[in-house]
Amino acid sequence: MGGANGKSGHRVWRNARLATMADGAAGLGAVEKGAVVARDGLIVYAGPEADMPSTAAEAVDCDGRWITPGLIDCHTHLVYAGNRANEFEMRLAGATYEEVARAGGGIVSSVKSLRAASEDELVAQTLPRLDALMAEGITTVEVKSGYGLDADNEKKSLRAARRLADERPVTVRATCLAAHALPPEAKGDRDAFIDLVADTILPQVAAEKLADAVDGFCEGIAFSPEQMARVFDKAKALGLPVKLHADQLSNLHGAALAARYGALSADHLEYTDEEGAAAMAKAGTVATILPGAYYFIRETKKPPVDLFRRHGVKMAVATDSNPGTSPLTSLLLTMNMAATLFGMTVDECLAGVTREAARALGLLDKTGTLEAGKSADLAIWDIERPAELVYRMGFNPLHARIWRGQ
Ligand code: DI6
Ligand code: FE
Repeated sequence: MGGANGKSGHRVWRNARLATMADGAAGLGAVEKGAVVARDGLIVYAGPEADMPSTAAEAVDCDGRWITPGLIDCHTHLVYAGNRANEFEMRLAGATYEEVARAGGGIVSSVKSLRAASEDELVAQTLPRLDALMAEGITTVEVKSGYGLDADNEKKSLRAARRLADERPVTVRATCLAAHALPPEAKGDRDAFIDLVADTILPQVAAEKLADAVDGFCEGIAFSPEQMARVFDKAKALGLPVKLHADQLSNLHGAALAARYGALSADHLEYTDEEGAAAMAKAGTVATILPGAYYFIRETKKPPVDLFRRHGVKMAVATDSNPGTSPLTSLLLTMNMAATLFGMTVDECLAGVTREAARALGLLDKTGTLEAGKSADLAIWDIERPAELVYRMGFNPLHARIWRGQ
């Protein structure tokens, strides 16, 4: 698209159809003959072209293309080294994800690879995955640690995550997931490792401002609700919001635990029950739906999307991009999976990768919808109707990606 960098930092996109995704608007908050005006990287107007304020800037003619908010992938483990294609082959031969993990594979094998990699190598290995996401219009991505599992390697992962934002025009939110798995040196002592997370890793991460949130894996193969509560107590004391991998492989009532701590989101949720859904609704905790992991580990229990609807729980949709259970770097394909596998509607899928994903990151005041005052993060699409973004598999109709007005 042409320059149209106006005087006084204005940019204008006109002759577009907008899916504003504004909270409270019906459906996609669509505007047929729409325009977006940005100034100094912020949206100053998004609405009917007829009512747009006049500026000195030359407008970009969008030829009737659709503009959505820039997409947001609100749950990824993008920073890792190597891959686990070997375990994929084991599982194809019949092993389950939990069997692979108990046999010393799984998360711990990614820990070995990450510890052996330098920060520079981690950044270099992660950039192609980030580029794949950005090629589909992602303007904000959350990136978790969780393959370091000691203070130095968790911090190395989080620094690598932060550095992605220096390398590419994208917003990165870093999340400390030190309570992800038990490292080999813990010799099976889960409580002692949780002490290390709460007393050493989180305080250092907070002191160096390396994370925007704290996450954990509450599961039989990982940590108990009591252990996660210790981590959350410390996160709260350090002023960091929390999120949780909850009820992915069994129902340990992780969703209710997350809600009790006012978590931004609880994620996965295949085994969440009605009590969990009700608690999330009450706390305003977003349900992050991760169909890539469900698909890849051939889970059969679906997240209770209908319960979330009935209780008014907001739903985000994310890739969970990681080497073990979701080697997925397409948020468009993820939307297709959420619709096809879980029966989410087109409107729910699109809200899930924009407005609700922003909410799940605590960023709804800054991005996720086309509304005045928010960052001018836009995706412009060569499509006739928004359903095409959910319907296709393996096709990318992105025409342009705008981050902070550029
Ligand atoms: N749940 C998942 O699906 C990923 N982490 C988690 O807590 C798996 C990460 C991995 O297998 O590497
Ligand atoms: Fe995850």
